[in-house]
Amino acid sequence: MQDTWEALQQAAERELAAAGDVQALEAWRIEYLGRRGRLAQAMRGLGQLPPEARPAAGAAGNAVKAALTGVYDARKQALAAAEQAPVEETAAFDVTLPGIRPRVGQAHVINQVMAKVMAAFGQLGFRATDGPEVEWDRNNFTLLNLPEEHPARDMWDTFYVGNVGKPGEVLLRTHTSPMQIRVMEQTEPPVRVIVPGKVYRYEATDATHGWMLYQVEGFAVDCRVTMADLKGTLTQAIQLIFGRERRTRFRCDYFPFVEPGVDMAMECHVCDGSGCGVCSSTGWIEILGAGMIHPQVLRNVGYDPEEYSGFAFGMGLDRIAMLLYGIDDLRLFYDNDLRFLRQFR
Ligand code: FA5
Repeated sequence: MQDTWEALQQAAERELAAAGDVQALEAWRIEYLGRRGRLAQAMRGLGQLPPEARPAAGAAGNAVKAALTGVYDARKQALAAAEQAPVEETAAFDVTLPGIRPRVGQAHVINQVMAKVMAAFGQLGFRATDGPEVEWDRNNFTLLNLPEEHPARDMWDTFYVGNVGKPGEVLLRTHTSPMQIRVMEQTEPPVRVIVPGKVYRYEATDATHGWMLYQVEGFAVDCRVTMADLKGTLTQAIQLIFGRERRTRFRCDYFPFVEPGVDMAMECHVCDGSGCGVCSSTGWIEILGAGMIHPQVLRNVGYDPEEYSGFAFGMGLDRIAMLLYGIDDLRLFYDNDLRFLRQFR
């Protein structure tokens, strides 16, 4: 039996060396190592041996099988490498072919505008901070002079997320103004702070209104801060952001947490002030609400309104981005269409 195994192994190795490609190699595998191959047949022949001779013959057969499997694997690898080698060796590097452009990310357009706004207020001496989007009712409303049942709460209806209908309700903030409370409760005047962030409203969406929007809150409190400081600061900041040409306008407005209150609008960039669908035919787009911080709000945070006064404003960043880039619908900012977003590199 030993001779049979040796003859089989020699024949197999000779034929394997002659197998010059993958197909020939596969034919060899079936011929020798396949389930009906020559090795398997020889193994089945062991049954005809006397019982005492079978173990040694079986072990010899297994050794041949292991040896042939090893040389088969080695040959397979060598053939695969040989098939690839000519490509690698002969392929010349063509420097005129276009390269593969790496995918480079970029800041979202709203973040870019935020950076611009922050830089402008940074130049004017404002320190930046941020705060939570999930807020207590007390900070979003009550301490801002909007006690429960105040009708102006309707303007800022929102999504309630905790203690609904009970004291200490938790909600998605409707504006960045609660940061006035948080900062002033923790800081002695003078304060000059700017706070960017997301806010949420229960609101029907259109070209200039989203249910989620970005605002930048700003406020300054010190001795003898006046309305002139408010107008001067905001006018200067808007000129830093937009340049000197764009026309702006202040009008009286009502916010329970300021007295007096104003809003600031910019000439509509779509119709240049003549009136269109984007500006609701007014020629102006409101960009922020502002005013002198109400004495009651100062008292609520422990400041003496006889000693200190301050101004505050809340700017809509989405509207600023629309005006900066001539966009006629702010919903485009959040559709996540890369063809739109890539324009703002
Ligand atoms: C407020 O949110 C006040 N907290 C602003 C304020 C702060 C007033 C400090 C006084 C002192 P208002 O709801 O008007 O106000 O929003 C402020 C700005 O956010 C608007 O001028 C507008 O630019 C933007 N804005 C308001 N609602 C939306 C909306 N649904 N979608 C996009 N932008 C909006």
